Amino acid sequence: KLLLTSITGMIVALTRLATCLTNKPIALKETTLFGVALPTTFKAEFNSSFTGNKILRNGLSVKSIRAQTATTTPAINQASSEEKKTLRKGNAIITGASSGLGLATAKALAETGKWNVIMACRNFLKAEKAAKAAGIAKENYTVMHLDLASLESVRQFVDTFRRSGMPLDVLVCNAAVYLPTAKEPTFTAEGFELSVGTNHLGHFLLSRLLLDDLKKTEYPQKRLIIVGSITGNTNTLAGNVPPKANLGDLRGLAGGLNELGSSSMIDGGDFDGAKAYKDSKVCNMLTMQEFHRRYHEQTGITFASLYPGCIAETGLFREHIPLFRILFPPFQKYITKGYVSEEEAGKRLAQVVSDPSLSKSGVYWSWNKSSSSFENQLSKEASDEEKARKLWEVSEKLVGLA
Ligand code: NDP
Ligand code: PMR
Repeated sequence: KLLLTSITGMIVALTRLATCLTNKPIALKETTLFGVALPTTFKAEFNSSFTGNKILRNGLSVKSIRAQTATTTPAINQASSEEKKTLRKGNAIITGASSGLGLATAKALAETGKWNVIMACRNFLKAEKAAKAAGIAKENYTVMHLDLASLESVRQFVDTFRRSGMPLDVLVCNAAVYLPTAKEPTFTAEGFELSVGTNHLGHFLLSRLLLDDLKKTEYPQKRLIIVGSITGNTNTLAGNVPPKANLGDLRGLAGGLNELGSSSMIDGGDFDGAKAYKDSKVCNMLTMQEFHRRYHEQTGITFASLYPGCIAETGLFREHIPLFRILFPPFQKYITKGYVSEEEAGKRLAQVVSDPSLSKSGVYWSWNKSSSSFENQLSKEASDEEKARKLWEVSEKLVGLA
């Protein structure tokens, strides 16, 4: 008993000494900004106590951090419980983070030191190399395999993510394929036309499954973001360049988007790769709003979509003819003036992930010429509530949720 009392006494004394040596007054803004910043004293503790264990570093349970704050820092003891919840990095999954917008966003978030980015990519090695080349620090990202063109892979990804023990705070559905020169459709593992299968159905299943994880997080900002585009919105000049997006009555989608029972196009028409991509973006924007209507009030999750600007040099155009790839960037830079660099677009999406001023749900964000964000209007079809509901129900059946 005596031995135990002395050991406890020593621990208490050492803790007090450590507090005296390291404790500086903590500015309120340090603890509340985005709800994630670690004050210097905690960074020191956090690093010395938990380095060498990646899962712990990335997915450190809030309980253990609370225990530390409670014993060592009087300033934090006075903080509200809302502030206590903020003492860890946010975890954000970004699909397709191996290039373009996804990679730039991962970099922008990682550089703040407040985020651990889970790069959900179909090519593990490419993602690792891309993260390294972009200079993203090891402790700020984790690569996990995800092939959105396979629903089995989506389910496996969700399992792997859950087994990592990390809480989920933000999901960014960013990955996409664009096949404008394809003469014939190609298909996902389950036999859906590849662009809609990947860009919409893969993400639909992923976000439906991960909704439970988002619901559970105690993090102050929980968000589900689906990247949309101007070209799916027929209320703009860009959206009126043929072929125009049009989901019709969804008969092709209801038929399974294969060429067995029906058409490979959502509206039941003939295959057109450029239209399939634009249709998939309409699905992305409709899905975001349906999520908002069904779940925002009860869960507090922010659902958002965005058009980050025309990032004319990304891998998205890899299947386009070489002349297009040469002319498209100057056309967007000097004629439409819609051009934006990968870096700038990454900052914009990172804002939608973490900026407290962009926490409104159900919004389709865009940026003006001086790079200020604003709530943009969606086209009639991309904001059609009845179509969104029908899309949700048909998609549920296709991905095996209903
Ligand atoms: P990129 O081609 O550079 O990025 C797309 C990413 O998606 C890549 O990392 C790619 O992986 C990944 N991907 C493709 N298929 C799958 C799959 N089956 N499973 C998992 N990941 C996959 O293009 P962008 O960065 O331009 O596109 C990102 C998002 O931005 C898209 O949603 C796009 O619609 C949107 N957008 C782009 C605009 C632009 O001007 N570029 C404008 C408006 C919106 P891999 O590296 O292995 O190929
Ligand atoms: Mg577009 C006001 C101008 C504007 C903007 C912001 C875009 C964005 N585009 C604009 C105008 C035009 N484009 C005009 C006037 C033309 C006819 C010359 C034109 C053509 C064009 C083509 C052929 N644009 C394209 C293509 C593509 O293949 C790209 C596409 O549709 O990908 C789906 C594309 C795009 N234009 C854009 C943006 C952002 C894209 C590509 C990416 C996307 O929507 O994800």
